[in-house]
Amino acid sequence: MGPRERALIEQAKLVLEFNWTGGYTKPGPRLYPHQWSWDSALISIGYSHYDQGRAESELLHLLDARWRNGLLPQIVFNPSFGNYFPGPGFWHAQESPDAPEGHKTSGVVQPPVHATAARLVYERAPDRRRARGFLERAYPHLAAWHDYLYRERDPEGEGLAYIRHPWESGMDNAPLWDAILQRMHLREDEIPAYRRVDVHTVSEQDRPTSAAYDRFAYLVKLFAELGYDEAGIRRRCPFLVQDVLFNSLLCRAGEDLAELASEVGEDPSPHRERARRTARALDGKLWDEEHGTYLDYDLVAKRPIHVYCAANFLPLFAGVPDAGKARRMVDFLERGGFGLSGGHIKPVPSYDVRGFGFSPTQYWRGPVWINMDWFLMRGLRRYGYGEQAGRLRDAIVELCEKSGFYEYFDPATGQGHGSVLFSWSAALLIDALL
Ligand code: 9WN
Repeated sequence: MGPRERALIEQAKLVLEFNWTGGYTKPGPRLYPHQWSWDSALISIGYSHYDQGRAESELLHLLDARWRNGLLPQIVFNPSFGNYFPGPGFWHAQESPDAPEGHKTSGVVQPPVHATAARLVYERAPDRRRARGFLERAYPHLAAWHDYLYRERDPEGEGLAYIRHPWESGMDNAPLWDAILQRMHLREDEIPAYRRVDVHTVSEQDRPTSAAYDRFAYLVKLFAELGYDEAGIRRRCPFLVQDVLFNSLLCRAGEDLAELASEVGEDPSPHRERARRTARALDGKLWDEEHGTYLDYDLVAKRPIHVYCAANFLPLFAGVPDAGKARRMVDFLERGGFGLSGGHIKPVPSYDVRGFGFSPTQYWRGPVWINMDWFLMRGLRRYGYGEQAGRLRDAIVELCEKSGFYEYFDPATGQGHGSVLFSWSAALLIDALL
């Protein structure tokens, strides 16, 4: 590693240091003051290279706020900060009998990458014997979290967990959700009163529209009215999706959880069997033979969602496709709209640049996100596409070096957008370089 890379790693560590609160790391200094679920998992992967204590604390702080039914919340609120919408008063999550004591949280989840992160944190520990204490604390939470997803989010036992809010995908305003949000025709009196904070912190153009936020808020109100009863939500919620990214991460995390189970002397086979079931379901129900990638499935309209995002290629990260399917996926990524073969755009935009409604700056509708590149980089490497994986690694390095550790980047110019000093950009840069 040269001095350039070493300097970049030092800068990335400073970003994490800046966002460290003493208990967890803020995703971004102003826009995201609380603890976010999948951010913390990715951040712990960065720490795992140089600060075992932080890596463990990051995950345990989140896992401690797990609900009694196993739900691992998207946000753990920090009572010292009020500047985020929606705050605990809007969620009413603590009114659920399943809510944890002593923590204020939201009432939705985020993609389950935690067991994968915990495995990396454990396996990279300089002192494995000491790290066993961490694992013994983390494992029961992780197992309960996966049990929750298979029990509550997969009532038909298909092997695919559903998400019930765009926030649960981690890709809030992705074009994937357009048709469903469009279908939600809200009367004036159905839209709850709310005041956004995000648009006063970063450029309004880079954030989801108010039409999207009306629907995000409506869904939260619905969950609160139903007291977070999952059976009731399942009957009434207009947004129920079997998402490729969510289930790919669940599948991969299931394999990782099985390894952790063996480490702590528990039976790994139930985790392994569920992960295989998820892999088969992804491959059976969500594979799109015509286009050569995977598609989300809308459980309300009972049809696949024909929208092609970077996230649709995440089964590579989980080792789901066979070699033939993987080849077709790589072809798709190289064909132009995702820029993997080089050319005029930075790989890979979160949405096909030729897709309908693409925007180079608007959040999940086109910009490059470091976590997507990181998942795909690892997935491609797994299938032997070293050269393509190298291009993604170079993109991660170049974007962070030239523009700074932004939340997302314009694929045409590389310019950074959204939050500055964004933690997972820093954490995954560290992982990509070390
Ligand atoms: C809502 C924290 C989170 C990420 C998500 C990203 C964004 C929140 C928001 O920020 O979502 O969860 O307020 O926009 O979409 O992936 O976890 O970084």
